[in-house]
Amino acid sequence: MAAQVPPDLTHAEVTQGDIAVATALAGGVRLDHMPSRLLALSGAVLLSFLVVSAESLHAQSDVVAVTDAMLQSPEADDWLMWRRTLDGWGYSPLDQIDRSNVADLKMVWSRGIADGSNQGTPLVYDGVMYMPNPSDRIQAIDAVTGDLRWEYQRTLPDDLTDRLGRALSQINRNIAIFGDTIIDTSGDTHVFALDIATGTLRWETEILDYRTHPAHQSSGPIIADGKIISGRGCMPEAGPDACVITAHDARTGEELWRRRTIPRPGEPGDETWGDVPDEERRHVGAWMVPSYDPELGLIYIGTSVTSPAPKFWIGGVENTHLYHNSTLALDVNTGEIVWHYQHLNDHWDLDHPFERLLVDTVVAPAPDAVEWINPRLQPGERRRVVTGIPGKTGVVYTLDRETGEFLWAKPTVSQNVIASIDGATGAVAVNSEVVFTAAGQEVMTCPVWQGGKDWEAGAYSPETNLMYMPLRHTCGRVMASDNGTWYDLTVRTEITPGEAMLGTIQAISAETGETVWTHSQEAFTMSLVATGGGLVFGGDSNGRFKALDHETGEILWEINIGSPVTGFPVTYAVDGRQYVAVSTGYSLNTSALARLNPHHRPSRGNTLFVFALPEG
Ligand SMILES: [Ca+2]
Ligand SMILES: [Ca+2]
Repeated sequence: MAAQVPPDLTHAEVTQGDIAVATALAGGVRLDHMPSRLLALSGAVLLSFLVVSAESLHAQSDVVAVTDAMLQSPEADDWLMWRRTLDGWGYSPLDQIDRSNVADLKMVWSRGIADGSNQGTPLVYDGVMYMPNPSDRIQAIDAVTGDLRWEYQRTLPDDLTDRLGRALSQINRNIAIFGDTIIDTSGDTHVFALDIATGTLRWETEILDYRTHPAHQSSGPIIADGKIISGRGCMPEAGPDACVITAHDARTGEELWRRRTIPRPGEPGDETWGDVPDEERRHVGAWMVPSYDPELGLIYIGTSVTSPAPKFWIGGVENTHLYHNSTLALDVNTGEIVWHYQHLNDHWDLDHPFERLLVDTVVAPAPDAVEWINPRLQPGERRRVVTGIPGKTGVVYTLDRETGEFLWAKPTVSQNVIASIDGATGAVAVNSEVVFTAAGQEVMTCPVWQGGKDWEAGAYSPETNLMYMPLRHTCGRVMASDNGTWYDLTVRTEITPGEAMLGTIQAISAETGETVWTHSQEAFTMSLVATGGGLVFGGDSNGRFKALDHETGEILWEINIGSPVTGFPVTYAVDGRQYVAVSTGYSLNTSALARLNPHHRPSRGNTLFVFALPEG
């Protein structure tokens, strides 16, 4: 675990109190959030203004309420959710910054953000950036100037980190927007909504009691058909009832459904746990952010490994322990599992919760580039697929997203945990040579728990039909050691033998599966965004933030921003000017992998940076 800095709650309480006072004084008067529009306000309104703080002046709003239609087809200028769109692409059509001018990019503002493990994604709507900081601090920032509008800090229980550990309870990857509220899930496993104009708490709903059912809420929700859809990691001691995906009414916070990731006794899949009692079925989390197809009404979300990971300890290696390391397609209205696909029977903590890319494409996997292909595929067939790299193995899987039918799969970085996949059925056969059967056994696996791929997200561009994936070359000695840790594993990570460098980005065709270009580097690569300007932006563990040509992978611009680029990059526009934003910090991965490149000495500061082309 990384060394951690305690959350700064003192500052937070003061800030929250100030906002509450300012809001009470404002008396519910609706004022515009854009300074340029303040000129239109009446004298009476301006008078009431004078008694509130300068900060709350900017906190009033007549923001247009965000609807499902807007979330399903967002304005190019905005970035309204984790990957901008519900299909998980991490793509913006903005094209002012392009391959011909990106070398002129300059920093236009920066701002420090709260202490803690930062993996935040800015949300941008109508010229205002809403930034999730660690430990459930959310800031509204003028997206042009970087000036603070309001700040909310959730008061977290004193004993929270005793239950959940510090690192994972701090992470605040993403927030959502609906109506006139900003919506997030909290370290103490509530879902809550803030007034978009003031940052005051509008409502909150407990999902799980962190004292009896501790769960990690490192990721936030998406909004699908007016519902807040969120997953979570579940502590082993919390049992199966903490391992849930939930839906809440985005207007009221009322819970609509919850779906366990582990079948209940008597449900389909119960038998896949053998004779393991229900209360000992543990830790199958869904700790990343789902995708959503509004036409099919299906949520796509991935799951992670069991605790312990070696299956001989929990009912035997012949059992599949559903629904760990699976893609689940859930009915948005009921949470019913419409189909599932298990990517790996996992003995090594190779989770599969990452971004699902929803793409409509010709499916024509090239036999010389793709290991495993469904023999029923017809040449030139067009399908609605869910694709991408869902898990730490780095394997690309393409499934029909209506039915879950396996279409094709291929490894990217070296992997030795999958022996083969049956193209006709999609059934995955693990490599028996690396499956543990007794305590004390040690095997060499590729990758190890840092991936391959991890939570750092890849992007997809509809212009190239390529997916861009941040990957790393890791292997390691893994021992089944009954050591009382979550997984009962001991792991020693190294750079994959035969590879000169840890980091890589690979551009892979969603149509053919061919790897069109590969970028290699020492530092490991982090989250990516693709743009209409023909660019892929992304950073690395050594503080470099770069723009690559989306067709060739050539580096067209690079800057050292000092610390690992742990935040998710986004791009947005205000008044015709395009901006690129990204944040730095540290994560479990930056700590765990630092010794593989010991000559890299980045700092560890949590800072938000925004770039644009020079004006005029
Ligand atoms: Ca959160
Ligand atoms: Ca895990």
